[in-house]
Amino acid sequence: MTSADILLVGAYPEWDMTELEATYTVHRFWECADKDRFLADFGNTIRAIATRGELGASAELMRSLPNLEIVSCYGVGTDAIDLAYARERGIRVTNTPDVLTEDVADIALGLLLATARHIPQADAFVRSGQWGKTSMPLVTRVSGKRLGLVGMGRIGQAIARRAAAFGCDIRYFSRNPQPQVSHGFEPDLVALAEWCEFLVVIVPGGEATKNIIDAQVLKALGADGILVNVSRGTTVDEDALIAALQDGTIKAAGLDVFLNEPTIDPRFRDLDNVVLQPHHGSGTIETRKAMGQLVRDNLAAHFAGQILPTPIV
Ligand code: 8YV
Repeated sequence: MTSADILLVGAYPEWDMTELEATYTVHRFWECADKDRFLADFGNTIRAIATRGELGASAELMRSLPNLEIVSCYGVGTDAIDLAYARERGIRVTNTPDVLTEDVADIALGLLLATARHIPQADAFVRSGQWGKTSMPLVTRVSGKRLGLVGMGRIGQAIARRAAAFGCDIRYFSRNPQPQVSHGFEPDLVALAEWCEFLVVIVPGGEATKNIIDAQVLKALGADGILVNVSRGTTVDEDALIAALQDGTIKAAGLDVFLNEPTIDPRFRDLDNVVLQPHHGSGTIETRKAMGQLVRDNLAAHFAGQILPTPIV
């Protein structure tokens, strides 16, 4: 038991906050009316940050916490955490890998099915009483198609397992070929987009992957192509994507992630060839409970001087 002071950057489910508050002195940063004042007055008491994947921890925030020892991230993606700065200061960083893999893979396939098979439109068709009056337009088959994966890490492999069960032919693009993966490696992203009908993006966010899905890739994906993004909004050039969806350069997109979440580009709402999700790939009760537990396990290990379960830095 420790009463270490923790800065909770954004809300967690109530059950996680209750657990954290039973063990630590938790400061709910998002509720602070004057964050600068809070940091000036209490910054030196904070020994840990608990954050979320999309909120991260900037160098500026960490700089205002002179006694910060650890950043525990609720999420696998650490692109919003300034890892270089953390390394320089000797601040430990942990994330929540593995526990969310299957759920994010599920939503990738769910978005693909929803987009190709027009599930939201079909739902609206039934609800609005059109069934029986007009015909539901025919849609696009998913099974047996060519699927390109951009990224073949843990989640990419879980998506590939599902797509294989749909009889899809799978190839992938990533920084390096994955020797344990039997699907074809394609080092040229434009060539992959040209080859496939469905392009699913699941690479880490950050500078190295910024806008890798650009106008050229979308053009190569083509008028029959569907893009699914369950990675980060930063991986896709959103202006190029919106233009491609508006003018039919690609057929459709299923998107769980965006730039400027939750205030997404309003043009997405006017498109009827997109299925939109509120960055909810890991958002099941089961996975979110496991993520919260892992955040706490990492903090507990740190404060007990033990080996961290899932360190990044
Ligand atoms: C979560 C995520 O949506 O794992 C990640 O990197 O972005 C997601 O799992 C997020 O961290 C929860 O707010």
